[in-house]
Amino acid sequence: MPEPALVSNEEQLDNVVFSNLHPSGVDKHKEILSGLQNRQKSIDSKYFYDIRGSELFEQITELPEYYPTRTERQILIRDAKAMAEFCGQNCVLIEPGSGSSEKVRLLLDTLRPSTYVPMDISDDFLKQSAVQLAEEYPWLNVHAVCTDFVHQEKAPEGLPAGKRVVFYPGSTLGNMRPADASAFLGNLGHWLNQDGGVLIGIDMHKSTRILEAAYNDEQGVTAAFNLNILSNINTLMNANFDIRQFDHHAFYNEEKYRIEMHLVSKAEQMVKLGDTNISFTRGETIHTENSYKYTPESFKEIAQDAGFAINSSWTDEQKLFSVHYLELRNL
Ligand code: AVJ
Repeated sequence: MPEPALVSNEEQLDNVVFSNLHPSGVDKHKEILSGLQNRQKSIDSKYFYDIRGSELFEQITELPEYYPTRTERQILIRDAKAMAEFCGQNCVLIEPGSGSSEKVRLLLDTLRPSTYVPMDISDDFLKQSAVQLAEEYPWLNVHAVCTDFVHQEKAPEGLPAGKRVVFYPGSTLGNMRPADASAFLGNLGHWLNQDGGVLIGIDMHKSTRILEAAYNDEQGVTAAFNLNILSNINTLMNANFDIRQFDHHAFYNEEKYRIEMHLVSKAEQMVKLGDTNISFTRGETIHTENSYKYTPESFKEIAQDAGFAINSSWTDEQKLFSVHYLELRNL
């Protein structure tokens, strides 16, 4: 049930509501252990984002080598008017994984949606960001929904009428393998009405030199971000990873069109996660992230597999990053 979001004890805004679908979540312990017990050890990239990790990611977005965030912002600012024409006035703009709702601010004044629906898994942060936004945009209805959007089959209940547009910036889709990305997009299709759309940011395939620089910055922020996942695992799992015993390694896998991030064990070592021992040989890696890069053709393919047509695409002059407006096909 939507409830008014409290700003403080005294104050209450009338343009923000908060629904909590109480995401139960997968069993984190199981998921982390099984990843580390595979032949190729892995940790899901969602575990980067504890408080320190989120701060480090913020710093990454400002690095000279890390072009995606800055380039996407430029595209959103430059082409907001054209995007607004596709979305139409008074749409219901839904953002899965909205975080601090930073990027949507670049669009709101031009798009003029009736309602903005930020969705995130972290309820306190979501509530705080929603209230902040509702204060800044008094004309906008903000309907925040706390949920695990990856496993959300239908749009949340209780949204107002109107064309639904899903906003999914940041090339977040790139973290999924193409088949999963397509399945996820297909699921988003079930959230939309007949005439709805998806406005999505996708990072593009380009020279290995530019890509590898973006994930191996001079200042070592990306290395710190990668290594920090082990600190988070230490906390979550009562584990004893020694961060000094691992190295950051990121490279472009040209066959698979993806940046792979790994943590390389500097020595033969044993790590305890609760009661479970995990052993590492020297040079063995933990795979922590894939970041897929798309060509116009390969993105078209996964959009089509998901039941969408690409109605329009926007890119920067150097074709580093792209934003696309998708609509359901065959209706
Ligand atoms: C947030 C998933 C888009 O893949 O570029 C940045 C995360 N990892 N540097 C990306 C990330 C290393 C980022 N995404």
